[in-house]
Amino acid sequence: MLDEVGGAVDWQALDAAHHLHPFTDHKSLHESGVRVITGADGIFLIDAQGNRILDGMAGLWCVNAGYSRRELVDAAAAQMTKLPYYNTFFKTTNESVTALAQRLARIAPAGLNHAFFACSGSEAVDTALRISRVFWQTLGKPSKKIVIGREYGYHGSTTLGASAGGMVDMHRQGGDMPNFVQVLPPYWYGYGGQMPPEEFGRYAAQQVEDKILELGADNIAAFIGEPLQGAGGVLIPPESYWPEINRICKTHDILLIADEVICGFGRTGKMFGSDYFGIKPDMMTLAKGITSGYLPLSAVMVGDRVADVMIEGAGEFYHGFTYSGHPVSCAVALANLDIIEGEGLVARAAAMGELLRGQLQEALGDHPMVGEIRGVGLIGAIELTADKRARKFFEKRGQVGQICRDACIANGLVMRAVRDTMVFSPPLIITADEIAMLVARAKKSIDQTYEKVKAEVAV
Ligand code: PXG
Repeated sequence: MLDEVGGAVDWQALDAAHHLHPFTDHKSLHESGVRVITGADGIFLIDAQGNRILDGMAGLWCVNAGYSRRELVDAAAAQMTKLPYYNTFFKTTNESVTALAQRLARIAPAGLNHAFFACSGSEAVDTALRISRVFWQTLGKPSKKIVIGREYGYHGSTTLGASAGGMVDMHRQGGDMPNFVQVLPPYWYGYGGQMPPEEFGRYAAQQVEDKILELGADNIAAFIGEPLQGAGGVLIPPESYWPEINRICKTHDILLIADEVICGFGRTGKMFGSDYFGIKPDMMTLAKGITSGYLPLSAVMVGDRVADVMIEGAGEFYHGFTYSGHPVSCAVALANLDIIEGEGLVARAAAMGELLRGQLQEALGDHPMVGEIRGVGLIGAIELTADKRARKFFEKRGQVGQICRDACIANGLVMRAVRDTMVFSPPLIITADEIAMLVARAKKSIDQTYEKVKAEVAV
């Protein structure tokens, strides 16, 4: 592209002059210069220098069907041509949103038969939290307000989402609404100590029950949790954890909200993380993979118990967005589900995930800086450690992760660093050859990081 006087546009300079980015230290961004992505194809990103980078993160955990899917483009174009927009307020609907609500009810765990639509995961979380308050108010229990989450939980960046999550930096910057508390996450590698994983899973669940007993069940609206904690570092709970959480929520009459924004739509090798872990949610938040990221869309799936109260007893719910049930996003979601179901991407995620973990284990299992390789379906993590046997963290958390992240990019691989945990969630269409490529690039990057750490970083 040329600028007004015919010179090539300097996108980096323009961006630095005018664009404030999410989750970014701008001073440091301006020093390093922004990366300009100009295209994408399959599981590869293409940058302004023409590099093809294997997107091991599927964008931000969302491009489940992969890039360059003509079907999604065509679905959007057809819907835009027919009805580009109309709202779903004032006793109105459109065909795409109603079809999508029905389809989500069909694939969701039993009993989740109603969908409320929004545009982002954060809005879905806000919606679920507000529904939980209205639910208890309608039942004559207005004191049930507190929401229990977990440390390192991520539930979005709106004020309620940040408050529900367990990211302390976000709490410090205004995400600190009253009536939110966090408990220990089921992060065995980090917090399990000498306990075997299954014992630690029960211990972590017990923290939820202890918190309920401490605060009083009469004051608690809901527990919210990601089936596995994505942005917090792909923290995969031991098998013993969720059955206990189901029991605890039921015993104390607390709503259970499964935040499926990352786990949904095949990521875990099941359609939903709740299917994988046997979670019995009252509500489920969905976003990201619902459209494979092609357009913004989110939904809250509402279980029958809550929906009945909302429909029969709550009167008007004063909540909703201009773009709730946007016809174009919903049409793309339907076409995306056609791909996910038609191409068997859920089963594929399970099979390819196993292949990926096997190859990572073989390539990196004995590596002195690798403490654990874990994963479920096509989401996983590699813990970089200062001491493999003791599962010791690096003294200055996050530094080694950044080195490794930069090495990955230089080697043509996007892999995120969460503290010193390398996380990945590639598109579900990844092939066996591409898995081998991902593993080779990850190994090369971790080897290079290790050399650099030995030379430069105090551990
Ligand atoms: N819940 C979960 C579980 C998420 O992962 C949200 C809610 C919020 O979704 P929106 O669409 O409002 O962003 C998310 C989003 C990261 C990263 O760095 C993760 C997310 C978003 C941005 C960055 O890992 N997850």
